[in-house]
Amino acid sequence: MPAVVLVGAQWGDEGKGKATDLLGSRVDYVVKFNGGNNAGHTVVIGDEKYALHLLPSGILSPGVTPVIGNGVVVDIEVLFEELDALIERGVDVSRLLVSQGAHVIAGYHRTMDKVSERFLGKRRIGTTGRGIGPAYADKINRVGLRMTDLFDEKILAEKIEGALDQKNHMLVKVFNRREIGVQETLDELLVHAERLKPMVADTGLVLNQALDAGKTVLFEGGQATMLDVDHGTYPFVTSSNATAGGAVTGSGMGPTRVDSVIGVIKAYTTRVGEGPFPTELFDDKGAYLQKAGGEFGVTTGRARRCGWYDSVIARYSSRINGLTDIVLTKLDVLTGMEKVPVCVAYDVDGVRYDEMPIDQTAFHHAKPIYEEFDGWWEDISHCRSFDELPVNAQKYVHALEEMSGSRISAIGVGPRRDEIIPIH
Ligand code: 2SA
Ligand code: GDP
Ligand code: MG
Repeated sequence: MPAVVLVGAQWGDEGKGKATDLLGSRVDYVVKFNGGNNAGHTVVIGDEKYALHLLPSGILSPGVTPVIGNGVVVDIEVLFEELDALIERGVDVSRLLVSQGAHVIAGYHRTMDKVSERFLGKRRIGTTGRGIGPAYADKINRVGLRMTDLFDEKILAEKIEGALDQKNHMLVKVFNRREIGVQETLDELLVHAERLKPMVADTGLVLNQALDAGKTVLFEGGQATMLDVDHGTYPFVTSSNATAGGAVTGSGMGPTRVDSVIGVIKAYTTRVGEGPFPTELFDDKGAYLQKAGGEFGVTTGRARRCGWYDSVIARYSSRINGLTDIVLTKLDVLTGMEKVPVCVAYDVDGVRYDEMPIDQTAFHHAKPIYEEFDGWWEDISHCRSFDELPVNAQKYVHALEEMSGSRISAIGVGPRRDEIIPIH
């Protein structure tokens, strides 16, 4: 399995960190290709719990080379904070590589993120406030800062000046904030340049050479399909390509090299931030899922909205990502439910939709059409083979597989590294 792409198939927090970590022991490189420190991946190893934001989860596997690809936006201060916290816990981080083409998140990006969310008021996106959107906007506007710019102070100063030009106008005239100076930004960024320099590499070349040499490379998606800037619930999305295509553009690998695409899907659905969510629950069942599933943001601590499994979204994700496999997580959280409903299609103003409606308004109006499955009561966290699962849990998994457009290759039955049932 030389090049494997792993993506979130819903609105994030499906358990990608754990799935990556599991594969991590069998791979040579783990690449983050999109997003930045808006991500939050939790990995539980023994009694130790790790929360990673900017770093690829593979950093926890000895022998794996973690790579931050060109498609990522990097807050350098956060990068070193995370690295230092891991070093303190005895994790070897010395192999980390950062693409020369990755973009920099500066203080002014964080400021712009916060002020524009406030400005949007009830139309806000509910961002993580980490400066992600403004950093990608600068990239597309061609006024972004790339890693290599940090090693030439003169060029960096010119680029910062260019980037601040319009922003300062907005900050002062629209948002009633103070102007941000070139020198203060230079000081903020240059302080890390020396430490960063040895990590920066032509990671596209490194990865292609690794694949040529028969190494296994895992491309770990941040956020998820429904938060993808092209294929998600726009405008309530993040600002990068979180779908499988992003692994190609965000790393410098050609599409013909991809062998398999794994989609991580929760046995129910969650979402943080604003935006449509057809199966969202507002009753005690939603509160139960939130509590039993520990559904609180790893980055911001925000409570995640919870709802039932949505097979329309699963089919859409299978299609958009070309999924070859699904890792179904958190099946254990459904234990103890008398009935488990699954959304099989939507009703939009009296019309049945088996696939995602193409327009935003229709999706906002989509009412789930449910099929109900019988629940189970037995503790499944100790199950390590499919046959050990209660019959109703087996039926539930089979039904999801049939509806979701790809085969289910593994099932998560608890947060720990070993709490998983491999199927294929
Ligand atoms: P942004 O900050 O510009 O990327 O926000 C835009 C939207 O993307 C959503 N988003 C996320 N959704 C789920 N999980 C994310 N990471 C953290 C986690 C979230 C947290 O893993 O728990 O701690 O709050 C993540 N990152 C971005 C965000 O909610 C907006 O809807
Ligand atoms: P990510 O953003 O997709 O990496 O997911 P997060 O780490 O933000 O959220 C997933 C949460 O679910 C974490 O707290 C994981 O430890 C936990 N988790 C992952 N798989 C399972 C599982 O199969 N069962 C249970 N109960 N928890 C899981
Ligand atoms: Mg997360």
